[in-house]
Amino acid sequence: MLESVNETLSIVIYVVIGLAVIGSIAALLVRTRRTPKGMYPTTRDADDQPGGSTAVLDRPGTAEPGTDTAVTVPDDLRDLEEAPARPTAPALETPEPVQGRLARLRARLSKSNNALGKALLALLSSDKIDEDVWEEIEETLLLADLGTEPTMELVDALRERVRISGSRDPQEVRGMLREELIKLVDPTMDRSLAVERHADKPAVVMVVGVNGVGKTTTVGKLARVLVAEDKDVLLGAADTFRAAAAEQLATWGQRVGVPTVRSDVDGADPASVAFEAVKAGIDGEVDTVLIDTAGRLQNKVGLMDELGKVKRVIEKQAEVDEVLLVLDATTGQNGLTQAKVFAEVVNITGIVLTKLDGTAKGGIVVAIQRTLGVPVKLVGLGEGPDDLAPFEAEEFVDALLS
Ligand SMILES: Nc1nc2c(ncn2[C@@H]2O[C@H](COP(=O)(O)OP(=O)(O)OP(=O)(O)O)[C@@H](O)[C@H]2O)c(=O)[nH]1
Ligand SMILES: [Mg+2]
Repeated sequence: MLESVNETLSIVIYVVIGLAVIGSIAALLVRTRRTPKGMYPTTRDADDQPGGSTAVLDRPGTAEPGTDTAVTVPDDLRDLEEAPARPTAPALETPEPVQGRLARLRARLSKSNNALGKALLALLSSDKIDEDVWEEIEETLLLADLGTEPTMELVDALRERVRISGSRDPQEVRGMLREELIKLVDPTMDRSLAVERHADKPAVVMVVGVNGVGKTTTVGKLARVLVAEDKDVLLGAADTFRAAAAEQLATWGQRVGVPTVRSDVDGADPASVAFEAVKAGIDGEVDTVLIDTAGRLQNKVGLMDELGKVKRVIEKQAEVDEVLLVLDATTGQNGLTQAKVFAEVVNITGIVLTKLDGTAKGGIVVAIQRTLGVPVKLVGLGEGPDDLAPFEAEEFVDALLS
């Protein structure tokens, strides 16, 4: 009896030990053979990339920027996003909703543009609107950078309307001025952003402009806008001229949980980084890829050549849906000269007018649209992360006149 119990026990023990050994071997085999999908994507041969540089992927919520394993194309971006965050990861921010942003930021605009609105209305509501008054109106509009031609058009149209109506009622004249300004800003222009994913590829947006206008900030703010709209976004740091540029962009991305493809080599080929970013965007099935570019090079010709190349290299894989030219509103007419140069190399599809919070020269909107035939699509109204608003003609004019 005792013997048979012992025998049974021995069998049970052998079976348990046997199972444990088999289990350990199986676990070892699985661990050594498994490719950790997404966590450690393989480095592709640098030679098959345009320019041959290595790009790295900055994944939000995992490590400090710049400490990532060198990679080119992530296996699966969705897997990456779901990777558990390390305790050191910064808390993800929730961007403000986009609807009604211009209205919310209107005070900023009117604060800086108040002088214009006030001056115009004071003039128009004076007892007698004589030649001097019309001249002053002209001057005020020119000072707001509206441009000579649009100013003449507006003053002529307004004079005619005031003459026909014989009105001296400030409210009525204000209404007419508002209508004429809206006409100039042109509410019929298509200001929508082409950021919707195509059937099999992400939308690609390139952001260009001279140094310091606010390109990187705009890419960061725009990423937030898209995240707020529930889009999967990927950033490409194609400004390899300035060492800190990729870091600045990756920081924007980390704040809202958006990955950044960047180079781990200083002065790498920007076209190569852009190529890898778009490739990662295609493989990861993201909705939108935003490419930040350099604004400074040894010379203008170099910068323009580079931009042209970046665009052509991207187009080997996907269509570039938007080329947004960023212009600093405080530089006034200078922006126009820049815009013409850029328009010669890349087909600009929209303008982002930044720093409108710091200038009374809002009239530049009209001048730029006229010169380029391209709509202002977004405006920057501050340094805050959510201080970027879709441009709306009527809102804008109301802000000017409020
Ligand atoms: N007030 C204000 N400041 C802005 C706005 N947009 C950008 N800035 C500031 O402008 C400065 C330059 O912005 P960046 O985004 O670095 O400009 P950039 O064009 O990328 O510059 P480079 O990379 O050197 O070519 C930063 O201090 C921004 O905070 C805006 O709408 N309003
Ligand atoms: Mg920049």
